[in-house]
Amino acid sequence: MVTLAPLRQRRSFQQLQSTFQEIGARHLREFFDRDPDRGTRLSLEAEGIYLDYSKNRVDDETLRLLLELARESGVPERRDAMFAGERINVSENRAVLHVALRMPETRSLVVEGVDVVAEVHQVLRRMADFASRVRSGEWTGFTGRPIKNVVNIGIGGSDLGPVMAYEALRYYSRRDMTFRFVSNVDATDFVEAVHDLDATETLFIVSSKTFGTIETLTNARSARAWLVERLGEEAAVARHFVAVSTNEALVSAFGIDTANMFGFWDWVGGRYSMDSAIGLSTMVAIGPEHFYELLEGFHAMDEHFRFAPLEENLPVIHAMLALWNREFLGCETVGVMPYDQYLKRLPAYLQQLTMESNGKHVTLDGSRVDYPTGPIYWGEPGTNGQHSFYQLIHQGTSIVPVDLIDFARSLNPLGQHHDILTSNVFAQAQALAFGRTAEELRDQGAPEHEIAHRVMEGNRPTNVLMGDVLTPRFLGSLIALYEHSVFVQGTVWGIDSYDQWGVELGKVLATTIIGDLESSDSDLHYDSSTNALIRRYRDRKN
Ligand code: G6Q
Repeated sequence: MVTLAPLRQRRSFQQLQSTFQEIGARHLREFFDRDPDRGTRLSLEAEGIYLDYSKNRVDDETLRLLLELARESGVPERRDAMFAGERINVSENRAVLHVALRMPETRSLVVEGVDVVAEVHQVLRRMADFASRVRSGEWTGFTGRPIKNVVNIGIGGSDLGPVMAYEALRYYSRRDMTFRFVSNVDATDFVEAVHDLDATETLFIVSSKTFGTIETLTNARSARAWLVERLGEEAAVARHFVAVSTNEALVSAFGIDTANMFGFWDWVGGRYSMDSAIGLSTMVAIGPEHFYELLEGFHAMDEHFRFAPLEENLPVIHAMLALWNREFLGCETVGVMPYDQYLKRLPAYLQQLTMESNGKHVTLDGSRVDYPTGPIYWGEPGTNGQHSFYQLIHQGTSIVPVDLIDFARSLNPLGQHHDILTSNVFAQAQALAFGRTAEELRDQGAPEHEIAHRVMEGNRPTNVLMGDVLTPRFLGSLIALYEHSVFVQGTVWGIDSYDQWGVELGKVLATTIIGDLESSDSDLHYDSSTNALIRRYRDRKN
């Protein structure tokens, strides 16, 4: 691996620093006044995604230096290493090959002697066969009734992708079937998910890469008890439970026949797994054909990322602007606002993708960074957010760059709805960039005592990402865009975007306390606060 100079010592970073004094003080109004074609010039289109990035606080020289920084940081080399199956996840010593999950069958990618593409397609074929049998009613439950309800049990990467994709592609889904997603170990999640379901028609997909996650196993055990209680026999489990995992031994120990297990590999990170067998619920919902279209969309963006010059490379441009906002404008959070109701779970999905990947404080060699890394991501579907927290984005003291996602056509055209929706996207981007001055307010006759309160400073960066219409293919390309943008940012920061030691910590911390909650007489040796909380819980739990 090439050793990189620390970020702040890279030449292009220092050049960016020296231009920042002038650029950082310039208002977006001025950027647009100086360059009347900026709105079309600073835009890009790839794989059905049009990105208008003109409302970012950069000029041509900034962009040139940002791309230089990507080069100097080894982005092209590291990208190629990822595609070649090198172990770029250094802290876990693993390859990172989610891109192989969507390579067409005609391709081959041999990693350490194994053609991973062939393996991927073997699993895809089994998934397609199973999904088709469930959808056609050929696969029946224990009493011979067809499956009407599918409940995915998983958490984190084994939940957020499936639930986001199901909601996003609901338009393409089987409307005579019910899909539910159980993740939280709070029993309410499971109880509410199944309270109106008929066990004879319900299939549980237990999704867990490790098959050792306490939340998922607890929910899966409760699901099994719920089913057996209703169907009267343990033997019913075989017709109502399938597993998605990398761990055959634990799947089998749980009591699921490995003939009903769909596998994947340790080179697929949880948050990069929605297009692996973890997408089984998605495939049952939308059907194999649409699932293959989703994969095509992912793959098309992979190819664009791999081969397009950096100047025209959507994920690279998206990433380097995000980096500029974080490192130079000091933005601590990023808003993701999809103006499409079907994408309502996209912000939650992207929160994991971005923050679990780039929320790190050491570089690949373990040294502490002396610069900020991954920002906080959050969001809500538009226009709902506009009636609440957009206040802070417009007039607060923090600058929040926002990705606004919009479509030219609605899947549910109805009266004026879509024009109203889209007019809000454009108007928000405009208001955030250009604001509203005191003079403009006076010209409009605003009373003097209101002026200070109503002024909007503007100069807030936004990206507008526009598609024609939300399809499985578009969704694949959009997610791949964010995956690669995260990767590019992580590469420049020099961090391992593919480990998650902070999340692993949560998995072990709670297990040591469980025993002390269950027995009322053990001595407590935690800090005084934890001891007091445990005592209070013990006193009141019954
Ligand atoms: C993803 C994370 C994490 C993981 C869950 C579930 O990148 O590592 O969200 O997906 O903890 O893990 P299992 O799939 O192993 O149950």
